[in-house]
Amino acid sequence: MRSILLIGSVGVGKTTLRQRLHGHKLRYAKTQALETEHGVVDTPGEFLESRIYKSALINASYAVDLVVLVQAADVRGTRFPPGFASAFNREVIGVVTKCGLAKGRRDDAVWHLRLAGASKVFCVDSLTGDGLEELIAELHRDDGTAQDLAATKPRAGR
Ligand SMILES: Nc1nc2c(ncn2[C@@H]2O[C@H](COP(=O)(O)OP(=O)(O)OP(=O)(O)O)[C@@H](O)[C@H]2O)c(=O)[nH]1
Ligand SMILES: [Mg+2]
Repeated sequence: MRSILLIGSVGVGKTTLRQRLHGHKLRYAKTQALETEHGVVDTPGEFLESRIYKSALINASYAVDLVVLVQAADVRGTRFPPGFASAFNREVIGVVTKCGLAKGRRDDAVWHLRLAGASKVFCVDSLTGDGLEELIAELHRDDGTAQDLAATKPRAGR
């Protein structure tokens, strides 16, 4: 799986998604600091909500392959400003969580993530497991980065 950095407001479901991706039992645990486990970097929602932590998010992104912006379907508005993704030197995708709770508002969440700059958006519900298959397939997708780097490597003797 490609390594990921999860970013989103308090309570949107980043830790629950991480537990799902790892096949762990789901249990509530407030994220207090950056937590890295098996290629997933989980962040406290406060890191998005307070400007002073923005550089911590950018620094953390250098350690991963992919940045994942997480927005809950049952929340009005967003903490992601338009173009937020451009702060990262990494591919940025979006995940809408809690889709089972608020199917009607899912489109707003997708719109917010697109506006923030997510190249793709996946809708999931971590409690029921809906939509997880597509997201996991994306995380396992070979983006060809390794091959591209090899292709640009100067040949010996040049
Ligand atoms: N129905 C539903 N509930 C969810 C989903 N994801 C998370 N929750 C619930 O939302 C609450 C908050 O989830 P967390 O995973 O702790 O949220 P977080 O984004 O990690 O929050 P912070 O660590 O505070 O930033 C928990 O009670 C979860 O059970 C989901 O996809 N569907
Ligand atoms: Mg958390």
